[in-house]
Order: sequence, then C-alpha cells, then structure tokens
Amino acid sequence: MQVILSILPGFLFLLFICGRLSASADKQPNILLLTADDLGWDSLGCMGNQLEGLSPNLDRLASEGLLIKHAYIATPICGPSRQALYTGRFPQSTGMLGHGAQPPNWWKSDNTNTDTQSITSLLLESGYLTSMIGKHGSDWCRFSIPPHGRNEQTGMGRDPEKYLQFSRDFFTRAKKEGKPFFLSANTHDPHRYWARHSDETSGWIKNMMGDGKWKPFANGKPYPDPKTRFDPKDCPVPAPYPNEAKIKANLTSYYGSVNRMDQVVGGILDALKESGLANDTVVIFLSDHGMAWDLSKWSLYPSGVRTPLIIRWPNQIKTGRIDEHSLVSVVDIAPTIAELCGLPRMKTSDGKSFSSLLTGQHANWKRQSAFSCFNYMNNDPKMDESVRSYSSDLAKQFEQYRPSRALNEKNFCYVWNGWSNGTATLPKTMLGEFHGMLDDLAKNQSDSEYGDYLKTKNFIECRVPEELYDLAKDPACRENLSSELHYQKTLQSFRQGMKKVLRKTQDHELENYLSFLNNQ
Ligand SMILES: [Ca+2]
Repeated sequence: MQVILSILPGFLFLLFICGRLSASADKQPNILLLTADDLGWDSLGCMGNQLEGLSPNLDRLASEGLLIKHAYIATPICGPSRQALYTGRFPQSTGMLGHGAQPPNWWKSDNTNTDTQSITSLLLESGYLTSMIGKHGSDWCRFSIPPHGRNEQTGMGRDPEKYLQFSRDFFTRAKKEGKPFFLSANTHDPHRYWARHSDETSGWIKNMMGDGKWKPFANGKPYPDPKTRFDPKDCPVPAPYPNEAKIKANLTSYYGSVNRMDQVVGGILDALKESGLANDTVVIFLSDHGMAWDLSKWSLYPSGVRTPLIIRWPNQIKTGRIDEHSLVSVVDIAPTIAELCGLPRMKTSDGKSFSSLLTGQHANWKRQSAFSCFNYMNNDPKMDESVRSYSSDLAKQFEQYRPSRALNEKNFCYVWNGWSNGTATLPKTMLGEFHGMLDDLAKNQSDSEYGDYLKTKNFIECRVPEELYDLAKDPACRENLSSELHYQKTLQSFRQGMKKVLRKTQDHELENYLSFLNNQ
C-alpha cells in the first residue's frame, strides 16, 4: 500500500500531462513561488506603470511567460493573505482572520478548520524538497528545510545578496538530492518603511533587528539602498490618490522599494538559471496585497486586493502571453500548483485549478468575480482575548473588529462594510500615512482635480455600509453608485453573488449580511 501511495503523485501527474500539457514535460516540475509585500497591482512596468527602470526583472519574467492582469488576493493584510495563498481557503474558512494568535477564541466553537491542507505540506509529503525565505505567515505549512525568515537572515527582507545566496544553496541541494523542489521566496519590500523615507530611522531598524547579529552596509542599514533613485516628478500616482507634490515625494520612496524588490527577484532568478533547473521550474509571482496607504492596504478596492500574477514555465507556457480577460482569485493558486505537480485535488480549497489558462483554454475557466474580505488586524491581542465568543454585534463591542466583504469583477467593485453605521470609525491604528496627510492637503485651494480632501478623510474613517463602483469610469472608486437607479440591477446581482459565497464558505458574518439586506 505504501508503495502505491508513494508512486501515486507521479502516476496522476503522467495522466495530467498526457491529457493537457506537452508530452515534453515528463516529470513533476519544481515550484518557485515569489511574493512581494504590499505591492500595488499597478506598480510594475508590465502592468502599465510608466516609471522607467522600475521593474526590469519582473517585466522580463512576464515577457517569458504568462501575465494574468486580473488576479485578486483574499484579504489585504500580510499574514491572513498568505494563509489563503498556501491553503487555497478564504480567512472565514480557516479562522485565520488577522495577525497574532489565530483563530481567535471568538471565531467558531466547532473548529471547522482542522482539515485544512497547505500546498507546502502536501508537496513535502509527496517527496518535494521544500523551504522558505523571507516573510511567510502560514501556520499550516511544514518544510523539509527550516524557514529562513529572521530579519538577520534576510537583511529585513531587503538584501538581494542574502536571497541570492540562500536560493543558490537551496537549488544546489535540490539537484544533489535529485528531488523536485518547492521554494517560497518572499521579499519584505515594498512594505513600509520605504527606502530613504524619513521614517526609515536607525531606531526603527534597531527595533526590527532586535538582538540579532548583523553587519551594517555603508549606509548603516542591514540592507543596501535601491540602485535607483527616482525623480518625484516622474512617479506615477495610483488612482486613489491626488496628483500632489507631497504625494509624489512619498511615492519616490515607495517606488525605490519596489525597485529593490525587483532586484531581489532578479537575484533569485539568476541563481535558478545558474542551477540549470529553470526549464523544469514553474515560477509564480504575486503580491500579498496593495501598497500601505489608506484606500489600498486594509481596503477591498482593486488598489487593495488586485495583484499582478506572473507564471513562467519554459516550453509549457508560451512566452509573452498576456491574459487581460480571465479573473483569478488567490485561492485558485494552491489547487493549480497541486494539479501541475500531479497531487490529488485539494479537498478543502475554496478555489479551483486554473491550469487551463496556462495553455490558453479560456473557455474552460468560469470565474466571474473574486471574493475578498477584511476582518481585523488583531493589533491589540489583549482586546482580542477579552472577547470570548462571536456575536452579531461584535463590531459594536470591539473597536478593532471591522468586518467588510467584497466582490471584484473587471468592471465593478462591490463592498459591504458590516461595521459601518455612520458613527463607528476605524481604529486609529488603521489610519495610515495618506489619512495623516489629508489635513495638510486640504489647504491646497488650487487643486481642482481631486475634490474635497476632508470629505475623503471622513470617508476613510467611517466608510458607508454598501459601495458599488463602475471601474471603467471610476478606477479610483470615488463615486459610490449603490443608490443610483441605473445600477440597481448590477447591485442586486452582486448581492446574490455575495450571499452565495458567504453561504458556501460558512462565513461567520452571513447572518449580519442577510439582516442588512432585509433592512434595505
Ligand atoms: Ca503585506
């Protein structure tokens, strides 16, 4: 029996490749999963960003494989977003709702998450050599080589040389052992604090590095500055933000960090090429969510939940393919990897394998919308521990719990904010740098482009219960159409879709959503 189980993945894989992909793929592929931290969907050259020299390595990677332009993450904060990536399950299915100890005590009494699988552990069990470098955050993943995630091991996730060295050693070991590999390599760039930003202080670095031993670079930091220093006037402004000098000055710093993230990726890809394993390796790149400003990170608009998704598999995926039409959710990635590697279907995943898109068979892919949610940051564990069980008025009792649910389509974004009642606000710890700039920006009387900054400030703090945006006309999500007569049919369709997802995933906020709809 044991023999049959050990050869089963390879047998299933042969069935798979004979059916769908080129016969030249005669063994289980390696997987190199690359993630950026807090990278906006439109912050790469291949996704349309016009800043010259921003992301040469990722642009080249995209040109060598498939770029899926409409991919969406599950929740716009680091830890739970990555949990969803590895498990193929939404936060409400695993209970991985925020940072810190998860699931929280108050989540579900029946612990329905115990059968959760992770793609990492499944590959390990099937004989893959597995490891991880940089930011991770999944309690479900086990590795054959211990995770390499401490700040002194990675230069706070920002030192290209440390990533290159680790990757080189890992690929060498995989070759020596003759095993297929899974490597998850995750930069901390472009997470705040951004390169050369005034907040990037020695005190912050000291605090982040803790007691770890490290040797400073010439700049006094445990990582080098980006090779490129962009001119603020050249920096494109993402849709939600005004085209103001103060905004552009901050974006210079953000784009510098994006550029260093690209350098980290370039080093890992060089190491892969040197190893001679590149032709047998599926490289996947995505971000864990949008940039760390209000209206992006922590938000469910495309600026918060949309990500570039690049997949390269030499000789299997045609080079230079751009998929503008298909819509993919992050929960689809683990089931896709499982299929490509010949593993049995992931039973508990909320997603489906999109392997048909790799060969251009779009007709077989039916996803019309992508679900995303926000629950809480859990940045106050004591407050979290004070709540023993879930109740429908949790958002009223518990300031940091701010449940929102969204469906994104290519042309529309629908959001329900279960906590918003006109007076409740986001906790102060969730109000970011852009929010902090709004009082100052409001003094600019000459700005005719952006409108009322103080209205935006109030909106960020309080939101409204239901939002609908026509993205073709309003990519910045500034004009809420949920009350407009012309859009009622679209609104009803999203409400039906939302009910379906919440029911299917047994979301703990389902009853609150139904109650909201009953009162409309
Ligand atoms: Ca993140």
